[in-house]
Amino acid sequence: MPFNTISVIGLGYIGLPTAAMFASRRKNVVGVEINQKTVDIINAGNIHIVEPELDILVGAAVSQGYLRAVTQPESADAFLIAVPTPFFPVTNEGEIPQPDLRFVESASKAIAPVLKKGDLVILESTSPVGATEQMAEWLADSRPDLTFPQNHGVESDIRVAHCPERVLPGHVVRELVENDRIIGGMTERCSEAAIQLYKIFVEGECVVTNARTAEMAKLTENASRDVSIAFANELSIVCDKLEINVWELIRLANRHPRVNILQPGPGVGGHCIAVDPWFIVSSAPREAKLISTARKVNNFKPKWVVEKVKIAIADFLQSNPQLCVKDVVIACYGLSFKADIDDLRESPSMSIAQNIAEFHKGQVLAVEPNINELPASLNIDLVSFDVAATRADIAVLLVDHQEFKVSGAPDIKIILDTKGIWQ
Ligand code: SAJ
Repeated sequence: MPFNTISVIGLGYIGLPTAAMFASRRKNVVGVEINQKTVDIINAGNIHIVEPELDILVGAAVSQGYLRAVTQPESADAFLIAVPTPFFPVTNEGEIPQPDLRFVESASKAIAPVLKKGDLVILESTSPVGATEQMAEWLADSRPDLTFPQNHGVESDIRVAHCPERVLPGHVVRELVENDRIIGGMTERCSEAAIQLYKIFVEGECVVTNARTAEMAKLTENASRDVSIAFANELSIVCDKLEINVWELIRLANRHPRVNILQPGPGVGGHCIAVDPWFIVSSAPREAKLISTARKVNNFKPKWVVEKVKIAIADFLQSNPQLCVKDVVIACYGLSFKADIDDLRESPSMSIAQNIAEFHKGQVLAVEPNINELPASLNIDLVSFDVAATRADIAVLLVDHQEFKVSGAPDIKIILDTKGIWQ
């Protein structure tokens, strides 16, 4: 089956690099995006996100005419859906977050009218188990004139698969090509078509399974990392109580040939690891005890850091009785959800800084080399490393950016280092 035109629905952190990758292999790519501003930026050959090498790829693809962004789906031979799959806001403490598939639903309903016999539809968004079958149902409901794998098996007009993305922000362009791909077709023929599509640019192995296992595999990868980080975060709290340096402890324990403990931090952020484990918990709430507990441990860590800041303020005032709380300046180093990126989504560092700005009566500064501007409503002043070093009484290191590793610790008496780089 030749894939002459490929459509990618959702031009975000995953959709845009994927679209650009197909275009770089001289495929005609139509990117569909509901945000007109994003469409305009891409059609001008620019990008709206920070990701190394992506600007060059998109610029070249647009100028050579292989990539075009639109707001309404057009006919294509393959459709890749890469829209967000968040969870619904939680209203009560202790409630299990439930997946919100409304973007997948609207994307499915938007492409349904332009589908034709022989097309392939792939769900790339990280999804709860059963989402691909649900997507196929939405497509079938909208197009009773076509047949789908859930009712017509290998002979269906439309092929449907789940092929989750597994790329690491900051390394997307390389990992899209090199990583192995899980191919979860609803039938064997669906998988064959999906392999043919990804082989256009994927150099990693395409490993075939069914759609439900593919969904669970992606969730499992991120839940496994979440559980491992929760162990490290719990250790950091235990060690603080026992007055042990957790970084040294982990270095020592990791010398064991079969131990590999991850690094503690201010909490777990981003739109993946902090979200995806809930998709497992919401499908099996009684069974997924460890996964659920890990989420709670990681969610608790930012609150714990804020409590440590409160203690640091009290300590500072005790040693400087001539000052009052309004005089104490706190500098937060790093706001993004992890090192060397500009992404503030679900960032524990950002929520810690915000929280400090809310309760603290004195000035709160932030040093974030990857951001130029902060919303005025935040009540946090974005300053340079040097300005923060001269003004602040308490430094809170929240992200292990390369710049902070190179600069070393600022000359500030009280330093709370949540990443262990200024020890
Ligand atoms: N973190 C720690 N300690 C560590 C490692 C990470 O506290 O030792 C924190 C980070 O600071 C960050 C969060 O965890 O706040 C998540 O960062 P990450 O680098 O572990 O992962 P993401 O969210 O950038 O990307 C993950 C990746 N999944 C896995 O490594 C299993 C990536 O491959 C996925 O494609 C991505 O989620 C996704 O889209 O699902």
